[in-house]
Amino acid sequence: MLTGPDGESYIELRSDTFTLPTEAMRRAMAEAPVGDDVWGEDPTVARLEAMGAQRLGKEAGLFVTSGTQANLISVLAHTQPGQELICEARAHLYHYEQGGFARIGGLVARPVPSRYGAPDPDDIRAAIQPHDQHRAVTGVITLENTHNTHGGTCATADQIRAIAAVGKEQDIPLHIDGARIFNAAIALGVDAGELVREADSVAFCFSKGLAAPVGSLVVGTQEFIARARRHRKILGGGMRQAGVIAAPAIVALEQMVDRLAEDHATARRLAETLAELPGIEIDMNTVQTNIIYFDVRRDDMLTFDLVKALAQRKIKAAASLPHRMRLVTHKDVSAEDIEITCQALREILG
Ligand code: TLP
Repeated sequence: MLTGPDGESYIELRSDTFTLPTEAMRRAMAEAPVGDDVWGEDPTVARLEAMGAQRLGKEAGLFVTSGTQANLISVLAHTQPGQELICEARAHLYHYEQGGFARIGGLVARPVPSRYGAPDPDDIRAAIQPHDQHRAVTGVITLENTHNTHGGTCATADQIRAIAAVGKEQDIPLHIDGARIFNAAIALGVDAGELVREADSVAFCFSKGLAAPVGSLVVGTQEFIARARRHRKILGGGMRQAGVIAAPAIVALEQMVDRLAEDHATARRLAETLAELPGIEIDMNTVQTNIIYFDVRRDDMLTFDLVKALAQRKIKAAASLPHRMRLVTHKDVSAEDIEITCQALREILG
């Protein structure tokens, strides 16, 4: 449960971005040594960048403002204007980042569909442009892990390796939008560094399930991060005493990763309940981490009606389409909150 400014308690299932910082994070913010990070003098940011890079098995890291900025900076640093970017057809970077890669990077996207978020390597190979003066040059391959709109699905180390190998045949780098990469690592039971070993860059978020208030990290080679740093500056992302926001991100890495398993368990419990209710369609294969997507196929109700009925019971959910909606679990939703939500769903839909 969370408590709003009006003192009312509610269950928040709209996104894991709603997680509030922990007490340890608040303390870390107050105590963080800071300096001017644009001058490279903030020790807390430097510590976070080194920690994050090491955790993902990469040489260097760059602390940025958001997942959107992390993805944009990464594709800018991998490409030249006029090139093509390969992405999965439902990728966040393609649908929900205002097409920044096109507007700011001068890139054109070549989306590749997939069943569960990780395209078949042969389909990626087929999407790479042949060397021909009519064609744009393929500049980067991107992959989302976990894949948000496929339902928080995981790409395995083998799948990533196979896609990276296709890129390597033609020297095309692989960028992973790993906004929720630790959810994938925990769900797959692998080390996050192992999981992304073959990727040239990874972007991940501190302010989703890891519960820090703000920030993302881009990791890759030293040389890539030097280029990324220039792109961050031109996008207005050069921050000064950013140690105050890097400090809770350090706490997130140290204390909040392993507990993601709890969010996966609560999501499964919620999905199992939904699966039993009339007019609800849910592909349980997609319920792998903390995101649940399902369809509402009923004559008496659209998703918007379900959202309203839940809101009356102090449960916050969101729907963007009339028949499809998402629920997301996180550290501020307890097992007890999930039981309350399951009961509410049974009352509304049963
Ligand atoms: N996702 C948000 C919304 O934008 C939909 C959410 O609530 O899930 N990559 C992926 C896979 C994401 O899910 C998101 C945010 C981002 C990138 C962008 O991160 P931010 O919001 O920090 O710019």
